[in-house]
Amino acid sequence: MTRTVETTPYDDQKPGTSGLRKKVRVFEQPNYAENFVQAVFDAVDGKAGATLVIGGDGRYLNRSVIQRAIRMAAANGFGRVLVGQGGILSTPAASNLIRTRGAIGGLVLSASHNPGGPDEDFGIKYNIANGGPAPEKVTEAIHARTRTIDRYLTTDDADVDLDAVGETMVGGMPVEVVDPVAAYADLMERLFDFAAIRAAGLSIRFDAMSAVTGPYAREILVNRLGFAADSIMNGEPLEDFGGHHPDPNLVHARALYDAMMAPDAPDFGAASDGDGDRNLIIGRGRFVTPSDSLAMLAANAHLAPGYAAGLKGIARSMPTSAAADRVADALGIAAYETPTGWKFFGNLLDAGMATICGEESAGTGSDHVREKDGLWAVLLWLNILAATGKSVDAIARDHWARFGRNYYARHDYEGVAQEGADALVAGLRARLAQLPGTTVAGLTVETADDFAYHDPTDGSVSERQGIRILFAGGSRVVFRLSGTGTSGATLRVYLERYEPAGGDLDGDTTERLADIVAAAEELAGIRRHTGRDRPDVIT
Ligand code: G16
Repeated sequence: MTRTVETTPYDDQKPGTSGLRKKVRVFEQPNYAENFVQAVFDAVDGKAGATLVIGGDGRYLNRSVIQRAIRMAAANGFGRVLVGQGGILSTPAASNLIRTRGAIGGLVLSASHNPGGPDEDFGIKYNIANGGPAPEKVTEAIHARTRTIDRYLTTDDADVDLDAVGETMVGGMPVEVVDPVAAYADLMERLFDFAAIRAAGLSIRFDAMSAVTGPYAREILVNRLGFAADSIMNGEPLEDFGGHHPDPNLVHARALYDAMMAPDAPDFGAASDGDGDRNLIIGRGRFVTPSDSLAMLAANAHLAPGYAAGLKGIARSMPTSAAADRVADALGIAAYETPTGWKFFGNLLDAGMATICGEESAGTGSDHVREKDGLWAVLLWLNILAATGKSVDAIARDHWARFGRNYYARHDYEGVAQEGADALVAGLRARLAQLPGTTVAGLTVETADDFAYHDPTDGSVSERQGIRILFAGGSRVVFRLSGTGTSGATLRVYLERYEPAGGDLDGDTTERLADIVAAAEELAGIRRHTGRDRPDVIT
């Protein structure tokens, strides 16, 4: 029977770059998760009788919030809930399930690459019927509702057995526990040439970081592609990710990096994050930046059956390097520049304007779902290696020889005081108009602005999406505050130098970016505003 529970609003439930992310302790406050889930349900039109997908990355609180959300979905009149076995659904698999089962949307429970466990992070994100993250007008409606919420609806039903595939009833609503892997693995098998990958005889190492991709990697890489079982590291999803950050970058996936730089390294190494939407690509002796990976995948995608007809367009987030733009140019297709956040790609993909999208934050994906997709990127790389017979290093070198190279790094200053971070951004904003034509650390500023995005499909405008300063010759620095952190502010400084084809394409990234780092300090006063003399993470 439906029960109405009185509640009072929390004032900190504004979704960030990707849903509501907070410390587990915050989520454990009375009715905190219920308030947010109810605010989502109140913002969803047409939910009566509709199908809702629920799943998460397996982190601490995942099962508990799933059980509560199922009862609330029944009380709110949904017609059916699909939930991944064990509460598991990678973000791209959830997107696929929403799309293929005609769901109205889904709750994706994850704080992505943030650590998990009782003292770490949890998150709830709502995805809409196209399978993608809710756009800003929906997240704004959800946020508005969290500020006035005074009740939520639930039932008194017992917990569902999440470990048994099959159907049960909750409050008169069927709940279907589904295999989280099979449909996604089938989709991958349609997009890529599994026979060619199998025949290529490659050796690989995949680090699932004790997060959600373990079961997906086992089914796809081992069972279907025949790679050795010990090719997968950290393949069991754990509630606390074994105490690690499930963040596939050079800091948190260091063991993989070291293994790939060793003389006996396998041909190909990769890692994914907490919820399976990010990827890290490292060939034997060659790390590929996410921005370069996007460009190289786009340039070679036609080698995979799913993309043999060519690409319609390439989209990248603004802080992602311009390497992909050069590929779009060469292919004669459109290049789009969006704000940070996968939600901004959804409209371009739905409109058939872009086929491949990517971000510097280790996310790449295509129109096969409406999320970035870690294993998809791994499989497209493997397909390209199999089709060309080249190494990752050779693919990278050939790419740079043709298009030039965008040396790139991101410096993160994590958990800095909000006031200092705000003052840094405000100081830059105040000077933007004066910067063009000036020289900073030997570099001439060509343009400087605070990025605003005009969505070409619906005319919506998103302002203040990051400060970008472009120097003569195609180099630049971008400043932005992260929208996914859970304590203090995180300043991201994105650094890029363009080296044309025929130039020094085999340089050291740190050296090649040194003057841009100096310019960033001179422009923004990072030390003064953050109290830090070096970044916490360089990727
Ligand atoms: C999320 C978004 C991405 C974004 C990233 C970083 O990724 O989906 O689009 O690039 O956050 O955002 P920020 O720079 O604001 O921290 P994920 O993998 O955390 O869901």
